[in-house]
Amino acid sequence: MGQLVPREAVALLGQARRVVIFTGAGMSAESGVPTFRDALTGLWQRFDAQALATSQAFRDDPALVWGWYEWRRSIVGRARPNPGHLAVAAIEARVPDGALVTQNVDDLHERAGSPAPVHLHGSLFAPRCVACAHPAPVPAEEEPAEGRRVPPPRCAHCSAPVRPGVVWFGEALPQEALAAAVEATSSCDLLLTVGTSGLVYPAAEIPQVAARFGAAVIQVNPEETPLDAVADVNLRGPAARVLPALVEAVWGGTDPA
Ligand code: BV8
Ligand code: ZN
Repeated sequence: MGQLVPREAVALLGQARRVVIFTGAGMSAESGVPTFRDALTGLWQRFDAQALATSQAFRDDPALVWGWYEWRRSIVGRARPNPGHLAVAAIEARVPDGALVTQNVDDLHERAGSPAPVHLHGSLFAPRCVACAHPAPVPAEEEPAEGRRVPPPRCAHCSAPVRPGVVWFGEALPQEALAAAVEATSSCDLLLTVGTSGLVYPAAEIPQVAARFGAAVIQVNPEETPLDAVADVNLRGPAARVLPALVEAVWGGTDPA
């Protein structure tokens, strides 16, 4: 356990009064949800996600893009929160104050018991009309195969196509979510960044904002990332193993007080 969780990380989390937990796709990797850049399962490799995750791609071929998101949503529907998600919820229950800020569009943090994750990049479970932005119902479970085109539903109010409720490249992040994330990050004493490559902006700024305001930064990632330079402690390992070990070392178990 010791080599997994150095004393410094245990002390930082144990004495934290206000912690921001910042998560990326690596958080859900052990639940079987593909990340963006992992060679084997990476969404980038198969679909050039960066090209598909744009409003232009949706305009060009709404069925291809809607089908891609419905395929991703079906994977999330079959997935379960992993011990890392549960450990995040345990930290939130034990540290007096803080926030969970996620770049993920899945609902695994919610299903693990996190009360109010801040979704910087939206959610697979909040489709809306591309024209009048009216919220649309989440379609009943289909099982779209990978790469199958599925024509998007039509808005009940103006019959324009419904789009996924995620933030595409070139789109502004939801003002409210970004403001909440910056507010929490600029006043926390510890930022725990988990499973993100730290390459997509402005979300990737979050750990740097925390450090700039004097917070300690702990990173959990099996690989090196640009955030290594910002982190005070780098825990080199998978979230589903490292986070429960960290919670165990600080509080002796993951069930909240
Ligand atoms: C904007 C939702 C302006 C959609 C996503 C040049 C320089 C700087 C910026 C730019 C630039 N060119 C363009 C930009 C802007 C662009 C950007 O940053 N591009 C990058 C590629 C350079 N950003 C934008 O366009 C943003 N908007 O700038 O708008 C604007 C302003 C005002 C008005 C109008 C416009 C919007 C960006 C949001 C895009 N949407 N997601 C969808 O899901 O399809 S981004 C998506 O990729 C994720 O949400 C995440 O944010 C990002 C990266 O993914 P990660 O979560 O980090 O996952 P990744 O696969 O990359 O890494 C996984 C990590 O986990 C790895 O490190 C791996 O080692 C680790 N891991 C693996 N297994 C485990 C693990 N860790 C722990 N445990 C494990 N088991
Ligand atoms: Zn509409």
